[in-house]
Amino acid sequence: MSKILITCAVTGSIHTPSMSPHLPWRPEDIVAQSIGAAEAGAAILHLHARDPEDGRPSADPAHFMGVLPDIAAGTDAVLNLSTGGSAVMGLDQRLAGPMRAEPEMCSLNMGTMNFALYPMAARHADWRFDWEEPFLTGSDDLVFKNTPRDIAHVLTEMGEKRGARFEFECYDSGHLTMLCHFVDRGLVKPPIFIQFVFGVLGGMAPLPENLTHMKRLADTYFDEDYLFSVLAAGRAQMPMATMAAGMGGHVRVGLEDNLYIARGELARSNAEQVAHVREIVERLGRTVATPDEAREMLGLKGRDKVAS
Ligand code: KMH
Ligand code: ZN
Repeated sequence: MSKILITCAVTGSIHTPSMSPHLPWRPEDIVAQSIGAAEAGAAILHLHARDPEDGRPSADPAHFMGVLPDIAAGTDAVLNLSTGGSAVMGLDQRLAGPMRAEPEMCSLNMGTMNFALYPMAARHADWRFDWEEPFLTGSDDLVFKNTPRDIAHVLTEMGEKRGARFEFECYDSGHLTMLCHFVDRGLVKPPIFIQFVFGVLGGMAPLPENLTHMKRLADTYFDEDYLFSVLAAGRAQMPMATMAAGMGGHVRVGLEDNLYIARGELARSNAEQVAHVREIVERLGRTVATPDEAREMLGLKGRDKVAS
């Protein structure tokens, strides 16, 4: 089996400040936790921006640039910027930060879908900021829009023009079909790094049979031309990552996807989750890839070619 890529998704746009005192949303906390996660073994950092005033999801170039240079000064991990942003944002808004930063890597969501966060609102009562509760409850009537035109636009603007390679976020088997379509159109080239996403309300459930099915389909469609990683939102995070590691895949952890380290116990940092998954995968006999090995495995342009 190849070396294993650990991605850490540090802050995201799903969880809100009131849910955990350890969720980094201030610039200095995003920077410190990103560097800590890399030191613990993450070769790739999946990053969203937050508004420094109140922690709301942002893709504002100024907010991204408020953290990226400091992260890059503290670690050589691959910086992978979200183009998903948040479902409440339009595509141009979602792309503003990544277009400015010209990162080595960015995410690309492979289909339009529901992305329902509202069940989380019922589990909290004391909101620190006014935006948090409506942000969550409004997701019962929100479409996360990623049409073929949107996907082609991101592939062209970020990939063809700015040299980024992608973390293809696939929440369903139809998203693999869409990825195939873009391979056929010549807009996606190997090595193809696919993130199988489980546990989002609107996508696949975190079940072993869903993972084996997705891998079987990807083997059929992409043969030797792809690598897969697994993220599971919520409490299935570590079990599904463990399964992926045992199958030769790669793993993603981080507070974007899950706030806990054990049942009922909040993770104190992103690094804590990275260290935990690192111990699991090493006990399974896998060797963790360094950032430069990740660059080689994914065919990245190099950290000297980013604009941040
Ligand atoms: N939050 C994850 C479930 C993105 O940033 O493009 C998916 C994600 C999307 O990371
Ligand atoms: Zn994300």
